[in-house]
Amino acid sequence: MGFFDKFKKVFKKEEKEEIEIYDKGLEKTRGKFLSQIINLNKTHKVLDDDYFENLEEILIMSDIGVNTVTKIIDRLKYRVKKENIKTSEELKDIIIDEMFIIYVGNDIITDKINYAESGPTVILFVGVNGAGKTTTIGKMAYKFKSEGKKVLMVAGDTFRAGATEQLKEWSDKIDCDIVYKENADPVSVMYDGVEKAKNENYDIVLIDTAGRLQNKVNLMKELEKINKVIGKIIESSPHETLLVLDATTGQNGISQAKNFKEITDITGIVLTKLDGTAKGGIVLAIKDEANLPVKYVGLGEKKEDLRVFDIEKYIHGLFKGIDE
Ligand SMILES: Nc1nc2c(ncn2[C@@H]2O[C@H](COP(=O)(O)OP(=O)(O)OP(=O)(O)O)[C@@H](O)[C@H]2O)c(=O)[nH]1
Ligand SMILES: [Mg+2]
Repeated sequence: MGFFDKFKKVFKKEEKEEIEIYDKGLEKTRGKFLSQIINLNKTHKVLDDDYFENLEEILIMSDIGVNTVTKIIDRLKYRVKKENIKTSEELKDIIIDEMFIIYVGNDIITDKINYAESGPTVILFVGVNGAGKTTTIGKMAYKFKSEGKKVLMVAGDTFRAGATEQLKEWSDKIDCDIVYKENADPVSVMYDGVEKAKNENYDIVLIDTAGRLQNKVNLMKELEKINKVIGKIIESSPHETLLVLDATTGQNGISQAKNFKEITDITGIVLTKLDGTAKGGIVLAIKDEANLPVKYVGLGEKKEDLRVFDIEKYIHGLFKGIDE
């Protein structure tokens, strides 16, 4: 059975639209990556050193990350030997298989949102300037509201001029409640927001923060303060601290993930602008090198363009057409 027959069996009918959004969002990554693999398989029927050197280069170019690629290549060589695989044609499915294995691994870190058992679920968004935090909050608020949840956005970025205004625009556009306070200390805005959410029984609280990484120590202290204040109002909150990463920055995203992990307790990644890059391989590297799960992906700028990350749909989007 070919790879895509397997997928057709796994995906349910109602997921068709979701799959199309992934396929479209990964067009750029796939375009480059897939044509190179198909080409390689045409020019290299036999699995010799030259084949593996070329494959390694293709994987690195799609930003999977050198360490992760080395691991994949070693695994492939091992399986070629063990399973007595002779041709590049036979290896196709194994490459896809190994990408799954790298992502899923043996660990149990979950890619699902950790909802509060009762009361509001608080989600804090962190990340460097322009990564897409504010936009992601807008999209996520829209998503939760469509599911019938009572959502509150908190404009915790009081540093950048226009940041509050930007979130207010989203709140108007998708008709979502917002807490903001011009020229205030970010922690005091967050305090007001979380307090309101608790008193008025909101389901979800989405907190925006300023993008800054100039000074690790300051950022660490600031986030400690935020966590302490929020945690006092709602026990064990924030329930999620999502690091927003711009996929177009490629390998730089990996170092951001590692840096932020040292600063605060990151629970997952939102990978934005996947639609605008050929570097979609970064998903695998983040998981393998920073051991953080991608929980959401941004596949465009519109309110509908945020998706819960799904490794099967992602790999499908990456390899669609390999059997043709
Ligand atoms: N194509 C595309 N653009 C995106 C996506 N997510 C965000 N953007 C764009 O990226 C730009 C920056 O997004 P913001 O949401 O302002 O980023 P931010 O992290 O809040 O930035 P600061 O507030 O400056 O720290 C905007 O022009 C967004 O429209 C995405 O998934 N795809
Ligand atoms: Mg912002």
